[in-house]
Amino acid sequence: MNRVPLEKKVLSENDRLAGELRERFREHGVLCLNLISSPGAGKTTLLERTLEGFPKDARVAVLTGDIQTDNDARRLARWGFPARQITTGGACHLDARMIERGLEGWRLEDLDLLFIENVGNLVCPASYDLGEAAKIVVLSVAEGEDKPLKYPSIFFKSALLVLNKVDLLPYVPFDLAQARENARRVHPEMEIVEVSCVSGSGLDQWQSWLARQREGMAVA
Ligand SMILES: Nc1nc2c(ncn2[C@@H]2O[C@H](COP(=O)(O)OP(=O)(O)OP(=O)(O)O)[C@@H](O)[C@H]2O)c(=O)[nH]1
Ligand SMILES: [Mg+2]
Repeated sequence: MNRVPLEKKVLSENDRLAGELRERFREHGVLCLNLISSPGAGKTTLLERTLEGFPKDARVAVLTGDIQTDNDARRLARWGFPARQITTGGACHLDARMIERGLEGWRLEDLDLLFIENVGNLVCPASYDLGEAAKIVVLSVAEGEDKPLKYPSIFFKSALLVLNKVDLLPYVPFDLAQARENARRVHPEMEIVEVSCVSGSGLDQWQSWLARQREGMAVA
């Protein structure tokens, strides 16, 4: 079998499993969000700041993917919510089967919110549905405002762009207006929040976006 049919088969099997996961999340009222970015844009830090702001009894859990190490799960576990590492051992993205296995032993009826932190990569994760309600792409201002044009698939498929590290704007030549325009050129309806996980600026907008998604789930 040549490469293209094999890839199609893998993706259609993934879509089938992702559909089952989406149905399980829907049945149990779990909002599942899939965070994607290049390595180091700040996914784990954004999740740390988010978990830090939640009440202790929040029904939230995190699955976090990396090629090697359980560093991120250890960082995220400090807030006392369930956090589990998925180590892909080489694969540059998470897939639906990994999520299914990652959830083993967790009761979805005990959760309202599940964050998935994908492997740091702007390309491969765009092709793999994980059953999430929405993909979120994180882009840091150190990466260049052209990224939505160079990696359009992930910007097209994500409901929200989190522009992170805005505290670095005085030190890096990043054109914020151009970045927004590039993102909207690829995805005109995309929502955009500008945050700094270091100074905390803009995190209220991120929290409001999250709250709106949760309200949207409740009325669906
Ligand atoms: N200045 C600044 N640094 C930040 C901000 N957010 C994250 N960082 C730093 O950026 C680096 C990478 O952050 P991570 O949260 O580990 O990034 P990540 O996207 O989870 O990385 P991978 O999991 O390896 O893909 C760390 O040194 C963070 O402290 C921010 O808003 N401003
Ligand atoms: Mg991380």
